[in-house]
Amino acid sequence: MGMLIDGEWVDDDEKFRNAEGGAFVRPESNFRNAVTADGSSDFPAESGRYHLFLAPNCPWAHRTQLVRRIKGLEAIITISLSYIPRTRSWAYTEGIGNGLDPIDGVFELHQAYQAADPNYTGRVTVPTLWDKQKWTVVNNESAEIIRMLNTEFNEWGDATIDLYPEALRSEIDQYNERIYTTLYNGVYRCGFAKSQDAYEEAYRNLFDTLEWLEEHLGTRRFLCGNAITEADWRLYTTLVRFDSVYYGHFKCSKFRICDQPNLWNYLKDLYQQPGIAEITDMEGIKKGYWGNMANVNPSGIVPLGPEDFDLGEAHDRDRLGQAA
Ligand SMILES: N[C@@H](CCC(=O)N[C@@H](CS)C(=O)NCC(=O)O)C(=O)O
Repeated sequence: MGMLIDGEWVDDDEKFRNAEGGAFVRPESNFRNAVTADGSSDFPAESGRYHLFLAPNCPWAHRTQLVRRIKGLEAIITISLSYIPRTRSWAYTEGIGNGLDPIDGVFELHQAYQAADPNYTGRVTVPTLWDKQKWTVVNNESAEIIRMLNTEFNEWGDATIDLYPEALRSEIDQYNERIYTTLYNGVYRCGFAKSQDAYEEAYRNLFDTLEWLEEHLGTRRFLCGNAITEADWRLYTTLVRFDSVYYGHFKCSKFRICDQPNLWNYLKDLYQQPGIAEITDMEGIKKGYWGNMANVNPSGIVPLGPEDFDLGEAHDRDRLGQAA
């Protein structure tokens, strides 16, 4: 995949990524600053000041794109979506000016990281939240970025929507923890495992969690009841990729989401919420994984299926109550 070491791009980063026993280890995100509405950090919330670097296939980037839309922040925070294949880091046809411009037609995200910190050592990941005023990376951890979008830009966005309400926080945190380890990251632990044992352990934990969710969603419209929270949007980005990508590409093949009645109807319900279908790019998702990950799919061939997968078909979730 490649990463920056002391500010220089290095293609062969294998030794930095895999632990003993062949298990995939996701390194911590490196930039952890906060945008604040009250100006208590170095990054005050402002309209037009911040930019998100994203890629259509990435579930972590997708979270931030969803919250930006749900909170009505599309005119406030600009974005770039990576539509061209990576040769090194995430690649874009356009930069953001001021020296962060395409070189030979391609702008690569590590150019921005080098501008932020010429000695940076670490991965270059989407989503990356960029400050156009201080000309630096604010944060590259999606779980933190979605919280900022949820609360810190209410002066411009829809303040009536709160995806992390006080009363549900401990419940949301519990879902996030279990589902992150075994499912969001679990699919990658299956797909990037370098030993049979590491793969099998990840696979079992992953499907235990999906089976638990299938049961849980039999009595609740959303994870916490009738309110849609950040826990649902985090789950959405993994579920929507599952049948087209993780099932085959990452060998998560015990069952498909569209064969599980509760998970499948829940997924369609979220997909059909206002504005979500337009920012769920199934072609971009398939291409980004199958077509652009030579370590997992050397031929780069993108499958045509699944064909019996229609996120727009009717769901049955109203029987569990009205979405709050
Ligand atoms: N914990 C990070 C993970 C982000 C992440 O791993 N993004 C992937 C794309 S799906 C990436 O950019 N990978 C590039 C790399 O690891 O070098 C977050 O949630 O923001």
